[in-house]
Amino acid sequence: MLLPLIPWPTDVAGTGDDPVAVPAIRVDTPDPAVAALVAEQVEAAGVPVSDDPAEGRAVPFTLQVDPAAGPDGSGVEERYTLRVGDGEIRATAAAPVGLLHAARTLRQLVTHPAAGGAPVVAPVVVHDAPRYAWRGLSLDVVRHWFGPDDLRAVVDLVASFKLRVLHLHLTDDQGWRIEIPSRPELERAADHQVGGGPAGRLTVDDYRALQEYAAARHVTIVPEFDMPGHVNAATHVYGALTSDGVPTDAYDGIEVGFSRLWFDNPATEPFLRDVIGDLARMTRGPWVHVGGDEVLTMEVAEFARFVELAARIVREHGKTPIFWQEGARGPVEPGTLLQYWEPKGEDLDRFVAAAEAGARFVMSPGDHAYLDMKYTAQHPLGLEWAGHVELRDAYEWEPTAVIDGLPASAVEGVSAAIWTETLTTRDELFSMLLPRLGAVAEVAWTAPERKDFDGFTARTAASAPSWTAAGWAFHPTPQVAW
Ligand code: TNX
Repeated sequence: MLLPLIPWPTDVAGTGDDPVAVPAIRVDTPDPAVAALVAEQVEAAGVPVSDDPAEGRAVPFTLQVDPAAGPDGSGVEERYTLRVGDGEIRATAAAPVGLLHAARTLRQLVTHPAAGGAPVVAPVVVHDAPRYAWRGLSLDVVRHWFGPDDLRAVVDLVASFKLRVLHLHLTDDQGWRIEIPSRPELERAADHQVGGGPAGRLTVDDYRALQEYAAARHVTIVPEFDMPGHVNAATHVYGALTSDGVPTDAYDGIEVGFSRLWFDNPATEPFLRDVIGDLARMTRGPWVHVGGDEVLTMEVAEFARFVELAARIVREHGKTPIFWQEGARGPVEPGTLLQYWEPKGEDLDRFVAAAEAGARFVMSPGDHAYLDMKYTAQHPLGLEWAGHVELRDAYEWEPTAVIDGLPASAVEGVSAAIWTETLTTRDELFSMLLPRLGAVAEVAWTAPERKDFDGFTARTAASAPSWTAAGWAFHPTPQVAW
């Protein structure tokens, strides 16, 4: 019996019972917010939800928080147990997030018999907990704009793989994608993108609503204001930020590394304070990403001052800073997060030193986790600077082996990343994410000794109908027997 579970759980066993037919499911749990989200998963599986306890044909799905539930592991608060059998379904978890995970697992276990009739659920007991707490997707909404509807669909997708973080790259050379109340002029940089507008941005209200939607699903939004490079949208609006006081032209190409701020320019620190301050105040989650990547035209001493200042402002607002890996060139305080991205691009010793100073690493190696890389040379979408990332490449890598000499304990987790230079529609975006996001999710969740690429591809094939049912486009890579 193939169980199409992605990511593969810590422990799963058949019970020997008959499959449970589920013409309808009745969700039974005391917390109405959890009940609504569980019902959403049940319906997404194509099973009607019944509220009527008297309705005999509805199978009960009973969910309970039990602090003693499930196996211990690094992701203790996320652990859950799901039992299907004997005409009923039960979940226990240490916290509500685990109940949601159980419902997502249940969704993946529902199959619709080809002959018709009621959907069925395989009789199993699942004990499960993640390897890493930081399991994410980093998404560029600048190079091409993806608005609130698309972003909610992305939240649904990442949540379906039990990911916890959606990092939004909100500013870059081409555009500024979020309203900053103290800097209303930035609206002028909302309408540009690669290849020209029209584009858009999140208003304060859009951002609040998106965070609420994500938080209900136990997904944290991590916003990024990229500096001191990738700032042409800002220097286009504010000439005072440039070296000669002249605003830069709008940019709709895909080169990187040409724009920059100037630390000693008197307009610079007030700008950082305003935008980081507003972003931090508007953000529910504990992290603010302050970029730092690809500043190709700045001495390291000046760059380090930016890192120090940006981190200090983030901390003054009670948040934890995260930088791209280049942040290791600046002073690093304990708890600072660094997002590794460029394979072999940096002095690896610097990362080991940063870890010794207390930095922790989110692993997004371009040759495995960059889902904007083409699957193959022939793939019509995507870039190639980090090579081609076929499904196997996204699956077969070990986060603790990415940086030689880095202690395994310095790995905070794993994030896939997708940049949108070549991606213009939701279907294009999803066809790059699927099926590879499932592979990266399994790297982040599943213990290495339980991973198995052949099993993963079989589960991927079996998952495809549910993606189609959700309206999620995917790329039918020949590495999977669809
Ligand atoms: C590198 S990864 C970048 C982005 C590009 C991406 C394209 C990183 C921190 N910077 O500016 O969009 O490559 O793959």
